[in-house]
Amino acid sequence: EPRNSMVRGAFVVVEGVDRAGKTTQVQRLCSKLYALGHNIKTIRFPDRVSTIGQMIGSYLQNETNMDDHVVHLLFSANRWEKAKWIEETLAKGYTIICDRYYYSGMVYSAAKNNPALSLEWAKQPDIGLPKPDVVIFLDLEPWQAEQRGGYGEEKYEKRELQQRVRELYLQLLNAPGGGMKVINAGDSMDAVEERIWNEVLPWVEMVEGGTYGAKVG
Ligand code: ADP
Ligand code: FDM
Repeated sequence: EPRNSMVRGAFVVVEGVDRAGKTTQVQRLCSKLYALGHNIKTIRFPDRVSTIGQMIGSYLQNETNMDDHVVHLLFSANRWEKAKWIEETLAKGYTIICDRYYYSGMVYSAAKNNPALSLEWAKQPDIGLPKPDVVIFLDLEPWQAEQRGGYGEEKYEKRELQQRVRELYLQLLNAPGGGMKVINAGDSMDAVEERIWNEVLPWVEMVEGGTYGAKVG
């Protein structure tokens, strides 16, 4: 059980292209917050464990094919099936660090160049999900990401698509209410860790001190 009787925990999302360092930095952020006595849970999307998550996993591994709309809605459903857990966990006073959220949902679907899948369309099924208090966008150019390892076998691990994904993330940043903090993920791990810390810690302290959760609008 949480040590402090705080109002609720903070909901922190880390976004970015493949290999931007999300896994590394979520881990580091958690350890530091934990060491300071915060109650922390991590979560990642897609969560490949649930039935829906397994369908997403087999799609990403090219074992099954699906209409672009269908897989988009499954990614969203995969968040909705965790929405109650997120709200309850925050309410218990845990701060949640989440690796990818609906921003990934929007940009990867819109990056497919299917004219029926605009950013605007892609956002709709996620409206009403718990809203993050702070979103970190780890920005890395595709050529830098490629230096961290070649593309694997998964569906979206292709240069052109990764390029469009990054451009769409940058569009979201400029959109009203975008609200992501951009961090250059091409710097050293320690430098990125420090910048994330400086952005996130004030939010965690503020939210745990008593501000409240809106919905994705
Ligand atoms: P993601 O979860 O965004 O795909 P990872 O944290 O798994 O990214 O990192 C991808 C690879 O890049 C790993 O091999 C990791 O060690 C390395 N890496 C992560 N951050 C950096 C960094 N700032 N500089 C150089 N390499 C990094
Ligand atoms: N992805 C992830 C989406 O296309 N939509 C989503 O809603 C989410 C959460 O799934 F290519 C994509 C992003 C990535 C792939 O992600 C799997 P991980 O982080 O490699 O597991």
